[in-house]
Amino acid sequence: MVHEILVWPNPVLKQKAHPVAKVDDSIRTLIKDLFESMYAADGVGLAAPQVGVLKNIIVLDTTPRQPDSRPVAMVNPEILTLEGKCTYKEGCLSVPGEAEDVDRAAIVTARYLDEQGNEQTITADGLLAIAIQHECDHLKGVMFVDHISALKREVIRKRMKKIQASMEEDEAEEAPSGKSARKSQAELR
Ligand code: GNR
Ligand code: NI
Repeated sequence: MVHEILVWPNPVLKQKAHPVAKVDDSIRTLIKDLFESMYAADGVGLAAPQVGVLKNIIVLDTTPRQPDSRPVAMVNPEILTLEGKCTYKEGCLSVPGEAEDVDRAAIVTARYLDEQGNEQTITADGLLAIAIQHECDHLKGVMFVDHISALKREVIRKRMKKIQASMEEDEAEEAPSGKSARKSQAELR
């Protein structure tokens, strides 16, 4: 099932997610949904809080639609070491249409539980290293816009307000109920 992705500054995105006690079928279903939602939105990563679920789960695929594509799901990911530095123009599915340079570590080693509940360790560089740091930030309620200047962040906040307003208008048209739908129906008379 494809979930709707929350748009910043939705307050859920500022909250801390909680550890998963046991990797069971309900968690595996959620992981499947996260992959479906990520691919549907053309992302290279997705964190559970972005679909309103405050659990420590992220999914990644930095080479989608390629024959050697390697989807990775991480439950309770923990960054063990960060090495080197790099700057990358990052985007986020929860901040649609925006991209800004963010400074990160170049190489990351992380520990996590896989879909079977087995402990794994991964060392990554390149886009995968950046995406792991970006997704682990989401689990702490941190967005890439928290890494840029306050001025840029406030400009983006205003743009997101407009996007959010037009999304709510669309939703009202799809399911005519609620305040804004009543308003638009009234306007038609
Ligand atoms: O799809 C995504 N692309 C991306 C590009 C550069 C740095 C980070 C990312 S992650 C992002 C998907 C997303 O928002 N994950 O939380
Ligand atoms: Ni993101």
